[in-house]
Amino acid sequence: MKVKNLVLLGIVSYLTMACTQTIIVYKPSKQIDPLPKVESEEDKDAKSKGLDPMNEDQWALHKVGISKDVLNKDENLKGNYNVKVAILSTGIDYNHKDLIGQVHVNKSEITQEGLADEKGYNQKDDDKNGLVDDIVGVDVVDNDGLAYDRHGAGTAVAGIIAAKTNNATGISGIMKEVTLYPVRYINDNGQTNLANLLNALDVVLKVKPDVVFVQQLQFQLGGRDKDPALIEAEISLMKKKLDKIKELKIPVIVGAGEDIESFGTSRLDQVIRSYDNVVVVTSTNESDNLSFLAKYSFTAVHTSAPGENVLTTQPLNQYGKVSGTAFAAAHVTAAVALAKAKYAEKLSMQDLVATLISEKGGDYIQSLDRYSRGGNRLNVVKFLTALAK
Ligand SMILES: [Ca+2]
Ligand SMILES: [Ca+2]
Ligand SMILES: [Ca+2]
Repeated sequence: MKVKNLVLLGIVSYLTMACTQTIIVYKPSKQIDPLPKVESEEDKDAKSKGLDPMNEDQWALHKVGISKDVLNKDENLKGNYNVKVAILSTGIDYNHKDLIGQVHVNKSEITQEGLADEKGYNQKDDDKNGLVDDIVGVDVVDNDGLAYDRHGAGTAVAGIIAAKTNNATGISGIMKEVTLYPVRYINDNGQTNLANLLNALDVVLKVKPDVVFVQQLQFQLGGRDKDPALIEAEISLMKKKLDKIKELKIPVIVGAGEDIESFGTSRLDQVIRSYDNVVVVTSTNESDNLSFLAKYSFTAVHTSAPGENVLTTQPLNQYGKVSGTAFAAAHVTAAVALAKAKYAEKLSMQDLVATLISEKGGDYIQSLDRYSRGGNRLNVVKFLTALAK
């Protein structure tokens, strides 16, 4: 998998960061990424097999308005496989039994001919989408077309949004039908750099998804000396990509991050908040209190959502609890993707943001009033209903 823009590596490759999310970390492996399994007829039929056994422990799903009854009855939660959500993270375990069929598999790149050489790639862009050998998303860390996850963050996000519902297996997702497109820009140790992010944003510009989720937009800029000129050069590279995504009117959902300071104070936060297509989410717990170290702002954070001890999918058919504002952002990503499925082009970015922060578009929680623009905690059902008006 060849990705352009590697020229930037010279400037920024030493800028690494660690994911601050508490998650189950899998040891890096030298294994070759697995090819995607085909969803069997039995898997496809399983969608009405019965309630998922772990549903009762999914406090976060229930908290955002999706009780067991709502899950089964509300047509707004169906979604649509035509809606494509790019997940910029650590990859996704696309062979997880609760995710198979929900992650984009590029059949044009996986024909017998497409798997001709010894590495499994023919080094051709068989479907002419501008990406060579992109079989399951794009991996800009290892430069291949299998964005497989051995870390856990991306698989956790995928499960929150779209774990298969009512297949009598594991957990339930917020939406039943959606196509997840993984872009792996964070390695197995949770580290990345600005060059990886820029390459991942280039993939977004080629794929043109309906919604983009970004695991982490917080980077140490300017090198070890925090050189102001270098910081501005890096900011300008990032803005070039974000400007193009904004032109395409694609909503980008991101967590506010974890730090002792509030959101909006760092140079990067200021860049993020200057984009009206970027939705910033902070994290709450089961008692609707702000999570420890979750960044907040009543002017620059849009809303809050559950992001603490959230039960979700983990690689290798596992399940686990994850914490971090990124996982709160995953809930909002699903809500926005459902809105895209239902209202399509009629949905403007202004409507989307205004509804998310409005009184009718979420659950207003007094104790969260200072922490986001509307003081809301996400309620997916209310959000979709309010958008209809
Ligand atoms: Ca291709
Ligand atoms: Ca890979
Ligand atoms: Ca399930």
